[in-house]
Order: sequence, then C-alpha cells, then structure tokens
Amino acid sequence: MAEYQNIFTSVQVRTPGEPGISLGRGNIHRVGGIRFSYWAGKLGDAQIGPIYLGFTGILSLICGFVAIEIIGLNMWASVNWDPIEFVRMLPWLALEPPPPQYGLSIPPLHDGGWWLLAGFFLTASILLWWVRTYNRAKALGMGSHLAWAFAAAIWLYLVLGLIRPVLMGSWAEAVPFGIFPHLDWTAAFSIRYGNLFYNPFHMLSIAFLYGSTLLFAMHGATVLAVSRYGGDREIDQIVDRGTASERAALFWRWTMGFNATMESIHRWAWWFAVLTVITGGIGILLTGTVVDNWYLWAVKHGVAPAYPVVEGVGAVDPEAGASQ
Ligand code: 07D
Ligand code: 07D
Repeated sequence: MAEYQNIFTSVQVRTPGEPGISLGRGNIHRVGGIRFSYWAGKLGDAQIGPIYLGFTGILSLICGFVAIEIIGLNMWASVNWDPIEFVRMLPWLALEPPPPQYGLSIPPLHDGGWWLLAGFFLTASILLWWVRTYNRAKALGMGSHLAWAFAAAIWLYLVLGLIRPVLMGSWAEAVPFGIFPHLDWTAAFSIRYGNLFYNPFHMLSIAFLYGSTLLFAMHGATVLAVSRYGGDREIDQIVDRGTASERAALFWRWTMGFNATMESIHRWAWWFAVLTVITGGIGILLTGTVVDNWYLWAVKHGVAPAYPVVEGVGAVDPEAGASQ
C-alpha cells in the first residue's frame, strides 16, 4: 500500500511532464510549456502548464487589461499623476459612475464616461472568461457545473452594475470601482433603502453564505480526517465498500443521525454557493424597483415592529434648540 502522504510529507516525484489529452477540431495549441515548481507542489500539483489560452482566453485577458488600465489611470489622474500618492491612496481611490443627471445616456469621458467604458470591458472580460470555462469543460468531456456556478456569480455582478441601474433608469445607481469606495456604496445602498437586513433575500443570501462556510469546513475536515485511509481518493471511495469514505459517512451518522454521500455532499456545496449569489441578485434587483424601504416593508409584513410612539412628545420644533 502506498505510504500515506500529506501536504507536509509528500514526496515529489519528477516524471516527464504530462501535456494532457489531445484535443479535437476547433481547439488550438496549448502554450507555455511545462515547468515543475517545488512550492506549487506543496500547495497542489507540482506541474505548471501548459495552459490553454485560446481565442476567448486571449480576448478576455485583453479586455480585463483594458478595464484595469482605464480604472488605474483614472485613479492615478485623480492624484495628479503622483506615483507615491497613487500607491499610498490606492485603497481609497475611485472611478465613479456618472452622476444622476445623465440617466442612461452616454456621459462625457471625465464625468462617468470612463466608468462606462471600464464597465464595458470588465463585463466583456468576465463573459469571455465564462465562455472559456464552458468550452474547456466540454473539451474535456466534463459537465458544465463550474460554468453555471460562475454564471450565478456573474448574475449578481450584472444585477449590481447593469440590470438594476438600467431598470432604475440611471448609471448613477451602479457600483463605483475602488476598494473602499465600493464598500461605501454598499453601506450607503443599505441605508438609502431602509436597511438591507430586512430584505428577505439578503437574509437568504447570508444563510447560504454562512451555510457554505459550514459545509466547506465539514467536508474539508471530514475528508482530511479520513485521508490516512485514502479518503482523498474520492472516486474509488464512492464505488468501493469498507473505505475511508464509509467511515466518514458513519462518523456523521453517529454524530447527527444523518450523513451525506460522497456524491451528495458536493451537490450540497454547489447549491449553497450558487444560491448565495442567486438569492442575493434577486434581493438587489427588488431594491428600489419594487421595494423602496425594507424596514417599512418589514413593518408592513409583520417582520419588524414599528418604532414606538413616545407618549406626550408631539412634533419637536428644531428651532427651539437645546435648553440653555
Ligand atoms: C478570495 C478569490 C480571489 C479574489 C480576490 C479579489 C479585485 C478588485 C480592483 C482596485 C473572495 C480580487 C479583487 C480584482 C481590484 C480595483 C479597482 C474571493 C476570493 C482576492 N467586490 N466587498 C472585497 C469585489 C461587491 C464587499 C475584496 C469584486 C458588491 C464587502 C475585494 C466585486 C458588494 C467587502 C473585493 C465586488 C461588496 C468586500 C475581497 C464584483 C456586495 C469586504 C474579496 C466584480 C456583495 C472585502 C476592502 C474576496 C474587503 C471585499 C472585490 C462586489 C461588498 C477588493 C471584484 C458591490 C463588504 N471585495 N462587494 O476576497 O476587504 O472575495 O474590502 O462584483 O470587506 Mg467586494
Ligand atoms: C460580488 C459576485 C460577483 C463577482 C464576480 C467575480 C473579478 C476579479 C480577479 C482572479 C460576493 C468577478 C471577479 C472581476 C477577478 C482575480 C484576481 C459575490 C459577488 C462575478 N451582509 N449586502 C450581501 C452580509 C450588510 C449589502 C451578500 C453579512 C449591511 C449590499 C452576502 C452581514 C449592509 C449587498 C452578505 C451583512 C449590507 C449585500 C453578498 C452582516 C451594509 C449586495 C454575497 C453580518 C452596511 C449583496 C442581497 C456574495 C447581496 C450583499 C452578507 C450586512 C449591504 C450574503 C454577513 C446591513 C448592498 N451581503 N450588508 O457572495 O446580494 O457576494 O445582497 O452584517 O449587493 Mg450584506
């Protein structure tokens, strides 16, 4: 029996590079050659490359590069092209969407036009990368689960930056580019629409997000705990009896009376991750289009109590000021 190995003890055998299967018509050559890295071998597989870039891969990288270039140069311009300030202030710098008066029209470059262009190239880059994940999976005879999970994240991204702003009739509704500026946008969005905590789809999204971390921890821990019996060799584990996987299943059955199977746990994980962004996207789509204030919505639907009316305090005259 092969000796048990893990990330700390693995013996890195150097064999001739594995180029991967030959591909059918409609595919182009893989590039980059084959290298081996000891440190890559510590984290995963020691072989690096070849990589299949293909048409959509190259186009996606070009579009991504253009987007980052537009964002970066605008941020740099905003600190008068001072390189030190650019690095120092980077987390706070922004490329903002057009102000509300432009609605959905094309604004001048300096007043949100660059934001629109960067958004166009970033979106093109992300969609082209999606096509790539789909095509590579098909070329390898795999299912398209990964592409559809990615599509779910793209759904939330598109709702935030394109679909909702179009429904609201203004690019100004969209998210700015920038590290802290996009957090400011997130906080302001919640306040503007009456506290996102009362949006039931935000609640669902959080439950799936937290659930994802729990499932990830349970699954990761379970497989590691039985890897000394070969539990990481998941495929033979599924079909064979008396395996590490059976032991792992027994652990959960004994601990909580129910166990997932080696197959179903991955479906649980896939659905939790995907539902985080699907429900999230629905929640954002409804905000401002269907529901203008989530707190008042929650009061109306008996989810939140109304703030109590304080007895004896009528309208307060703000002119009166504080008592002298
Ligand atoms: C670990 C995989 C690797 C990916 C990484 C992110 C960029 C951005 C661009 C300087 C888990 C690469 C980052 C390419 C650089 C410029 C212009 C994924 C891993 C390491 N956010 N967000 C972050 C994005 C939104 C929110 C961090 C993107 C919404 C909060 C990073 C999008 C809302 C917090 C980032 C996006 C929102 C963050 C770490 C797109 C509501 C944090 C991300 C395209 C969902 C955290 C300073 C991470 C932070 C954070 C990127 C959208 C809220 C910069 C690309 C509008 C509350 N977000 N975000 O690790 O530290 O993801 O912020 O939609 O606290 Mg965000
Ligand atoms: C952003 C999907 C798009 C990303 C893509 C990736 C690149 C980079 C780079 C390879 C993340 C493209 C990648 C371009 C490539 C490299 C290097 C996924 C994204 C396509 N919230 N909140 C959520 C919590 C509050 C607010 C979701 C918690 C406050 C807004 C999540 C709390 C306010 C929005 C969540 C909390 C507020 C959200 C995001 C607690 C702020 C959203 C799920 C404990 C004051 C988003 C319905 C996700 C959403 C969202 C969690 C609080 C605002 C579950 C735990 C009350 C505006 N919040 N939130 O996976 O969907 O995002 O809402 O307080 O838009 Mg929230």
